[in-house]
Amino acid sequence: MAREHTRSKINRRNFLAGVAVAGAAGTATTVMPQGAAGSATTAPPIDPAPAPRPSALPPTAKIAAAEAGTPQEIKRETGKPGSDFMVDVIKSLDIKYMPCNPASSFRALHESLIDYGGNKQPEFLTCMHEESAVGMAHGYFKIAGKPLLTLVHGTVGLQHAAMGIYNAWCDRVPVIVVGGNDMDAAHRPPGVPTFHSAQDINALVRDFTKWDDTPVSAQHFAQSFVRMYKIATTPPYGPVMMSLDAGLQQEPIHDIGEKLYIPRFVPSSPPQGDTGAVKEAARLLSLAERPVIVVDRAARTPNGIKLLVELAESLQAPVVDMGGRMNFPKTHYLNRPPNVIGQADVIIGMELSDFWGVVNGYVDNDAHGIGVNESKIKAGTKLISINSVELITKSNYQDFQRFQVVDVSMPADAEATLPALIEAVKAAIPNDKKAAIAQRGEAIRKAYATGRENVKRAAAIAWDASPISTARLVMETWAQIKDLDWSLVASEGNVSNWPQRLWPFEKHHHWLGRSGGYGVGYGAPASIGAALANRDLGRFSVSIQSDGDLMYAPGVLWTAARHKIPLLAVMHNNRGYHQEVMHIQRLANFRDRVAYLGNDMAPLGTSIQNPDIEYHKLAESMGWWAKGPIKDPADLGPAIKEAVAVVKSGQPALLNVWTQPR
Ligand SMILES: Cc1ncc(C[n+]2csc(CCOP(=O)(O)OP(=O)(O)O)c2C)c(N)n1
Ligand SMILES: [Mg+2]
Repeated sequence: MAREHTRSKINRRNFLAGVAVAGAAGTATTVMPQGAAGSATTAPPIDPAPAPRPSALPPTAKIAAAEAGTPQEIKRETGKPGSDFMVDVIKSLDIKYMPCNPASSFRALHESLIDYGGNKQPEFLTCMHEESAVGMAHGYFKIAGKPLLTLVHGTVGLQHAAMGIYNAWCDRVPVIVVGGNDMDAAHRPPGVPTFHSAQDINALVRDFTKWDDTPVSAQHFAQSFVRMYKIATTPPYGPVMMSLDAGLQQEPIHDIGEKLYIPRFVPSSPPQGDTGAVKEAARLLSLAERPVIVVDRAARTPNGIKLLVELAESLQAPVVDMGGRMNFPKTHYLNRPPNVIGQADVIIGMELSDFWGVVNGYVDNDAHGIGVNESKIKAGTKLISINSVELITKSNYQDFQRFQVVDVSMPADAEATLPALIEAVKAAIPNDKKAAIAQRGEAIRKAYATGRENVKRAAAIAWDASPISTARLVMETWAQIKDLDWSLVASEGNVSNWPQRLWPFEKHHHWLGRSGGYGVGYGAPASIGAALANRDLGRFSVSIQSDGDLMYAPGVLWTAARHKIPLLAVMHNNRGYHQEVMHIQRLANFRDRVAYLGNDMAPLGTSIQNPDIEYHKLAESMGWWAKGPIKDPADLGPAIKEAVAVVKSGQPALLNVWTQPR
């Protein structure tokens, strides 16, 4: 320090002192006597400034030690660190990736994972936001059928992760979340790490996780980690949470005369519907004149689709797919729109997130402002429900929706119950009903064909419009990917359901459903997580990416480029939060007012323009191939073709397309 002083007059302390003196002098020249009017030039002259001298107080002993002293040697740990054993436990569960934003509260586990664990099973994927990490795990599971682990900084990181966890909860997807938390108040570092610690971080997400725990020993960790994995992956799936003490990770394992062990993971079987209830459901369905099958998250796996086809064909019953998952082939003539519900005499709902909403209508702008409810079904229609979510209902968050009375209620997993139900239905169909059932099928086949023609006609409307119509956006994309093994990993914003209406969804990976909790910001990370799983399976991933959704946490684009995750993101850039545009306009109309636009094209607070965001540049800056803004529909097809070639070479690509609002 002393030598440096003589060498240069502008070391850090001198520099700061100089600034302080100059600042003080500057203030002095403008100080005027009370009541004096006029400018600084009329102020009484002041003494010439003395030669600048350091004005800062001498450093405290603590600061001096920090600046000049040699850091104290940290005592070397001997023995196996607790976090190395934790890595052994984690590895026993074959978790492939760990999307994660780093933090000191889990630095010991982080260090063990990359150094002791060799950054394999799991591989660290650097994320720029905890919500992105959870979103990636969410999307990944829907393709791979296996959960990922994410580590979060106990308080603040978990606060960021919370919305993603809520989406996973509502979408019945397992995510393993471990939050670092420095719990020993007597030994943890004061200051920031203490701000980032809490008695019970899990409380933050307890209402929307299936289970949580706070282990207090290495063996406790092993039991709890395997238990949380098991709970998360037993249908109904869901996220789970562990608060993991920083001290427990960091300490060497203490020999207490007990040998540590890793419990073996044995998956649990899904809960199946009660035999009596299955028989009663089969009796009602087989005797019905117009049975209707409604599905939401019924097909957990590709086999679920096959089972649903078998049930529907046995009954020649129309299937209404609410789209929580890819349940039923869109190309099958029994796939029908929701309006068939009104004709039903028996409805079976499988894993519906909102049975009430399926059989009732709600309009929000009646004269009293409280909405109008109306039944969509005929009086006396029998309702059957198979829904595993009833087994994990919690109280606080309202994801259980309005209460719907049903005639046969099975709190059970639909896919696991389908084989027994199909068998019971086949056995229950009376011989003299078989001809009528076949006839029913023929009528539905005709209605299906007419419906397809109507949809195609509707899609052609405003085909050449600029900004580009959502139907054209979706169908130009389709034209370029149709010969590939494609997977639509997310469709964000609202493109009027054109993919559902026009793309031939047949395989389980063709459609993954949406966020679950409708927390916007899911689309970008979930599509990258799903694309990661598809990359490992050699599939082509495409997403329809809305503007609002992308901007919640666009840093996830960098994660995709950094970890070489190929994805074609075609933007539905309607330059606004259009959902909210409609809400404000509708309410203003209702109140007989005109919504104030400011200088934008949509009600103040709902548009994303002035300035327009150059998403192609944003993506490019983070390592993506990108193009835009594409406004002329004639340019769209060639641009998508180019982007497809880039994605096939292993790079993510984004097209910024200016679209119609819906
Ligand atoms: C986290 C979160 N914040 C706000 C909302 C309210 N919200 C619902 S839809 C929407 C607009 C989303 O915009 P974009 O993704 O561009 O889709 P668009 O409606 O324009 O098609 C908003 C803000 C929400 N659902 N979730
Ligand atoms: Mg938008």
